Amino acid sequence: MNRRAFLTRAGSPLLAGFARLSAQRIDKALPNIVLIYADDLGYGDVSCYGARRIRTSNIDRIAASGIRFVHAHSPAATCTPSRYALLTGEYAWRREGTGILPGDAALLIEPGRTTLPAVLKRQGYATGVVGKWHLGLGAGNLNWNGEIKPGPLEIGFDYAFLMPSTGDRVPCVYVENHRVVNLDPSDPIEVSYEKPFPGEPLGRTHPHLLKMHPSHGHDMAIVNGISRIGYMRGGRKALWKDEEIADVFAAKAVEFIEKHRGGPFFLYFATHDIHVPRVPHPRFVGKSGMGPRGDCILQLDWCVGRILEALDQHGLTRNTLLIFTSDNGPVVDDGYKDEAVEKLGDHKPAGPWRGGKYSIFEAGTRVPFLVRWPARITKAADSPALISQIDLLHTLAFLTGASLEEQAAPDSFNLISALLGRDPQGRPHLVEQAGTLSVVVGRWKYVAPSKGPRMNKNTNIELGNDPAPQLYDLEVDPGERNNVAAEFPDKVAELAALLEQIRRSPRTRP
Ligand code: NG6
Ligand code: CA
Repeated sequence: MNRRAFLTRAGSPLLAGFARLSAQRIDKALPNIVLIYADDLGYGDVSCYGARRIRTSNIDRIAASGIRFVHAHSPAATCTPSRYALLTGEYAWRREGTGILPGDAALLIEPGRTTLPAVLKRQGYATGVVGKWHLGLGAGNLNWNGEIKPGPLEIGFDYAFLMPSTGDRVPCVYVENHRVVNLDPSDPIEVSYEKPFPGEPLGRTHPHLLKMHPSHGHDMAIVNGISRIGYMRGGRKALWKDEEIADVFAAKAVEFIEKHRGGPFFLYFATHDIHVPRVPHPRFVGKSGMGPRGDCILQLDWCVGRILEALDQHGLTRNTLLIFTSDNGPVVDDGYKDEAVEKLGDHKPAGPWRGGKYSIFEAGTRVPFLVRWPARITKAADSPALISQIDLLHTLAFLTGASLEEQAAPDSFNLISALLGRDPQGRPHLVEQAGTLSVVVGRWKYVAPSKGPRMNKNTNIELGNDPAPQLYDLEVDPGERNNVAAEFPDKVAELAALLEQIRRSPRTRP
């Protein structure tokens, strides 16, 4: 079905009218698109997905007039592969070097490639990214004091305001477009992931300088009293203040919306919350009763509120397609002693799912996923459709009338009907990625055998690795407690063959 036919057949009288408009008028009516991408936020971390001890009223507002997906996935159980797949529509496991990147890695996505922002830009969108990047910058051996490229501007974004990697990785500075913000040329930045700079204090040698201590790893450069991964020196005026990161990102995101309110615009707002180090602004400290992890959830909810408010204020809510989701599942102790474990109580970050961040069990990738677009979604509903963030590229290309070249976005399905809550099926199959791969078809989930460790001792997360094949019936056993591989050898063989075929063929999309 082409887009015009979809618009006509989609049923609502509004849509029929929409389709009768001239092509030019249709383009004018293209929705703004805001993608809010939380970091390490679990399925059970927000109240509209069942959290009781914490109230996320702004996130809940999205659910209250939108579609709440219960079988939506991030492409992988960690950040870099998820973001790579989100922006390219290609499963990250097809590519070497798409694991968690160090902060001095080169840009992973080749300029000129079809990406989500590039497609939307071609359709006339102003495209912006604000927040955590973690897809590498530059072409290798980057000089942080010069022009920082290639980066987001070379792969389809018109504007970028970034944390280059993660909050726990150096360099701890913001990058706006091609430059480090507030860089004093007389105090240049040096970054190394190999060896410390002589004379610089480190977390492991100067623990008395720390206001937050590592529980594992994170014992290198000290910035703002927090030791990080990697070494850096210089750039003192440019260093971010951890307490302000959420405010700074929210302000930049709102600025982008205001500047482009004439539309259409695409904003990829990649919050750093609730990744470590969790250092909420003082106004959120102690507010959740769950320590910094809970306080950062409240801070994230506040950021979402700022976006909703900006859309309301400028009359943009009705024709803005807003998507809220997370880059991977939850982790409680991810490397700092921040009381997350001690104050967790009966809160269940993963909701009903087993595992967490890094895990091939469902909690690794089954994340909150909310879609609101008042002009087209008129009734709040839950959707059981199987959908992945990897599908956004094809789906949004279709929605905006863009055609995709044969080679582009090889694993991205056009799920427009599912996205708008009209198709309860979604994908025919989905490959989930952690240390190993799994494939989900209908009620069945097959996990490929793996020699990896069963547990990640540091994070206390069950990784789901097993040298034997695993088969779960997600319908009767959503918590993946009973491996029924021995009972259904034919199903195991069928799904193992499907996974092998998907692995070998360069693409899965129709
Ligand atoms: C791990 C870090 C963890 C986090 C993760 C990336 C250690 C011991 N652990 O290697 O703290 O930074 O990488 O998280 O260093 S992600 O959400 O960006 O994928
Ligand atoms: Ca993450």
